[in-house]
Amino acid sequence: MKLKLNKNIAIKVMCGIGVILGTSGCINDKSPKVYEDAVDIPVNQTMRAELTAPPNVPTPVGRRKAKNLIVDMEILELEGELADGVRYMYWTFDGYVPGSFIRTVVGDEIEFHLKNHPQNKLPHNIDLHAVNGPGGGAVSSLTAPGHETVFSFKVLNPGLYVYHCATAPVGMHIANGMYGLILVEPNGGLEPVDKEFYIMQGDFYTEGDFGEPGLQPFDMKKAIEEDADYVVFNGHVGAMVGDKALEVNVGETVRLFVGNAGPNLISSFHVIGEIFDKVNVEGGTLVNENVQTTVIPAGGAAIIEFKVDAPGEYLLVDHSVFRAFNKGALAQIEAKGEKNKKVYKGKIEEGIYEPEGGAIQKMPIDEAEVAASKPPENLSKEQQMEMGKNVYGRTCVACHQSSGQGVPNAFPPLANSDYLNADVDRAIDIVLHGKSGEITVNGKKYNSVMTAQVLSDREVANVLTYVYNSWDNNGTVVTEEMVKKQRSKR
Ligand code: HEC
Ligand SMILES: [Cu+2]
Repeated sequence: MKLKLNKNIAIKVMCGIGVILGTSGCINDKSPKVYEDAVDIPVNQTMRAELTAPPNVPTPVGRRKAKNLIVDMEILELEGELADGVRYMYWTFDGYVPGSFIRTVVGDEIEFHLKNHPQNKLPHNIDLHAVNGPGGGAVSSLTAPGHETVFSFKVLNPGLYVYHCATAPVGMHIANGMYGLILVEPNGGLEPVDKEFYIMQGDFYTEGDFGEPGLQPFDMKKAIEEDADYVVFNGHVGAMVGDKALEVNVGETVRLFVGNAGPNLISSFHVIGEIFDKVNVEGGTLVNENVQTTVIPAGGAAIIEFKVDAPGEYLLVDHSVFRAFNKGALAQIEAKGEKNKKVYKGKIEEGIYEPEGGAIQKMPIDEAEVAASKPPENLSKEQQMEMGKNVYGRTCVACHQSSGQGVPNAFPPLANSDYLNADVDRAIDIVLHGKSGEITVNGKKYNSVMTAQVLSDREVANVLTYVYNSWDNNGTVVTEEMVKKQRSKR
């Protein structure tokens, strides 16, 4: 195996200097032992990893030795708020976007437990960029709803790495929120700082434009065209703004672990009113100093350090600046403390760093529009189809595809499906209770599993009405009554 120059050798040299200078660096038996290759670092104890929700990070590793580290993660598909009044069906690691922060040290052997909650609809997996191995772990971690997969790897390269779901369609799983960061600290740990935060940028694609209220389905076409409606930090507009701003004190050293999930856009990460004293470029070992804006590629990261010299409000932005002021890529650091006239003489006014007005531009919610989106008692076929299309977009599309064409040998077509058109009660039953075993659709055999869909009677009626009235199917209208009848049969 190739010698990894940048990690252990560096420590060796430092130790060498320590010995020459007569400091205890290498003689002290608490000092980490030096290994030619991180693969040889032994692990002897087992420890459960501390996992944190953004913007928090776990306790630094300090000088702890490499361990067998157990990471427990649960995949949850859950509805949340993308912006004020805008709902979105997120797919998550541990229930937040980005998922839990994982903190390790070079040599750790990670025993990764990936659980897919039984109420989830889809299989998922995980690709960690910190893994040396096929698919970054994705190959070994595909997990169906209601299952748990355990796989193991050793972290060899220090740095800050992105992890994400890599289940097809990969872009969709990332766009829906399945990403996070894993930090591999060098032997002996990172330099201590006063405050550390976890921030991750991501772009979102919704059927409605920015701010359009209601539950917004994922829009595959916009995603392919890289036409983002939202670009946000930590999963939603305003995640770190106002009373959720990151709090620091003047004089403190701050370290930001910043990742960019994409799926499409490159971040020009900038803090208005600060200069980065140090940046671990691309999350690796190369350190740049005195940086105004650092580029973070999709699927990449950066470790950013600075000392806050003056009190006030600092805005974190993607300096592709329409994203910041019109799509959500904006967060706040609130620095408290004494004014430092040596650093900044001008009077500090709120708003001076907010050239475009309010921190977050809220779209007014139109009352009439909201009322119109509430389902009336008797729906017309067109209304049913419109609502059914919405259900289809967040539930069925991943498997049966956007035009109901299915995926050869895996997911049968719903478009012009003889199987579907032959028996409506059977179709209702399949959506309510799932389906397994061999079936023949349009002359082709399928032998796979569709899990039961957790939907209300109304949603089932609407989605099937949509399916039956799309793509050359026979135009059946499915009512709530029909679904109720079918549900009560079991
Ligand atoms: C996780 C993937 C998945 C999801 C999500 C899913 N299905 Fe299926 N569906 C399948 C599979 C696989 C089969 C075939 C099962 C078999 O082989 O027995 C199937 C079969 C069907 C069939 C019968 C076969 C045909 O092509 O006519 C219908 C109808 C159907 N699904 C409708 C839906 C609807 C409506 C939704 C959304 C509410 C949905 N499915 C969500 C995977 C899925
Ligand atoms: Cu996934």
